[in-house]
Amino acid sequence: MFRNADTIAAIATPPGRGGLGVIRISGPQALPIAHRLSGRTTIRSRYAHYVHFRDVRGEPLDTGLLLYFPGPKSFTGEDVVEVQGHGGPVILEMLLARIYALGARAARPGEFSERAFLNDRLDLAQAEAIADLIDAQTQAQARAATRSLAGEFSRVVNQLHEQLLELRAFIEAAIDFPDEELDLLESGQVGQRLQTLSTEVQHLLAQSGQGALLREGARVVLAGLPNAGKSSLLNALAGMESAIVTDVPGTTRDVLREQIQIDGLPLHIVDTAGLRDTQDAVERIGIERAWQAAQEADLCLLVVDALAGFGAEDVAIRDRLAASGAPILTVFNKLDLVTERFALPADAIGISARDGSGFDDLRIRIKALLGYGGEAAGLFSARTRHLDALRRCQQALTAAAGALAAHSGLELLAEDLRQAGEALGEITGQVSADELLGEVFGRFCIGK
Ligand SMILES: Nc1nc2c(ncn2[C@@H]2O[C@H](COP(=O)(O)OP(=O)(O)OP(=O)(O)O)[C@@H](O)[C@H]2O)c(=O)[nH]1
Ligand SMILES: [Mg+2]
Repeated sequence: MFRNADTIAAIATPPGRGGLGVIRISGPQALPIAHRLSGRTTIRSRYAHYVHFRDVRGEPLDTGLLLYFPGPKSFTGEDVVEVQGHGGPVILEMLLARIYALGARAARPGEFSERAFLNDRLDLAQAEAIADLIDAQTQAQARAATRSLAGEFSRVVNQLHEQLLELRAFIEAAIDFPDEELDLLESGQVGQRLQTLSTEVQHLLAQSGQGALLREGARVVLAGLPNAGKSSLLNALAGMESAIVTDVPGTTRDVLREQIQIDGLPLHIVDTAGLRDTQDAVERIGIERAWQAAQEADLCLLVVDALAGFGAEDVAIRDRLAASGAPILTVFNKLDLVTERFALPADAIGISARDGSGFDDLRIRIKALLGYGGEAAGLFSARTRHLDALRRCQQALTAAAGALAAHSGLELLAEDLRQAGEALGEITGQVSADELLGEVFGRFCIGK
């Protein structure tokens, strides 16, 4: 248990005016501060006291509720007091100044959650889920963060961690009793358990990839020849006239972004200048930026005018887009203008940005190409940091399987398993370097 900490305080409600404003105090001085702030001599635990909050001369500052949550069964694991006053910025600052004068100091961003983590009230993945829940922009993100906060992600990680530890203990025991070493290896048991673990880590990695995609969203870049209908497509997807649309080729010069969501998945749609050779200096800059945007895309939609067909210039654009490494979906637009039967190439899709046909298919294809299974997948929120740790765990397991196959000895195998376990431990914070904690909690806002 992490003791002798100083007492911290911060406004926990968002800045601005509201019916209520809450100040949270945590640490050994929380209760004495509450006594002096309210003038009450008895403060019951988990009971809403209606009190006057008083300044240094005993004059009332505000009236409101005082709640006391004794540690260790509080959010931070320490004594916590919640001061619920009126939600005006001036009155809250006055209350906070009084609380500082009584012995608390200002909390750093994320410090409440950090204390909760250090006191084992939350693991690291759960603490991150609090930030994700507060920052959620779609309902799907909020639900995924709630699942992580409830510990669903951590539970799977911990189960894998335990299985790994068991296998390692088994192998280390065999190192100490060399007579049994051969039996153990020949039984094929170790190989089988490694295989199972590896499959489970792979599965978790796929699930976490979905969670990270849901949290971070994806960049979808619209590229193609001038007049293909990129800006019309952006407007249709965004449901508003965001980009200028004209029949003049070369209308769009800047890179334009709109945020939409498909089935809870946040997408940043990027409209770009039509790609062509041009002498116009401004348009050339726009085209350079278009290529730049394509470089950073998670998915490129190559928009083609169906009436004009897929020509040599489209081939050249497609090849250059392919170099960015992102998947490419060819979208034939203006199908409403095509009168004779249109033979859509395999893998391509046909739409009309004008009448909206083909958009359901388009959305399905976008989700599929980004590897998003939809909300039904029971996602939890995950971060790049988690994916990175899972990948390192997977690599260590592969190395372990290699060591086993090459008969390189149990010591090497045990070491690989140790590394695999360490990678998993980083996710929940069982193994955590100080800089990792700084990195995670420093991104929180004050009062969390
Ligand atoms: N009939 C029909 N016309 C369309 C459709 N989509 C776009 N257009 C027309 O095609 C012309 C060009 O559309 P834009 O959306 O400006 O094309 P763009 O690809 O953004 O063009 P640049 O910005 O010049 O690269 C406009 O006159 C649009 O009204 C469609 O699905 N059907
Ligand atoms: Mg345009």
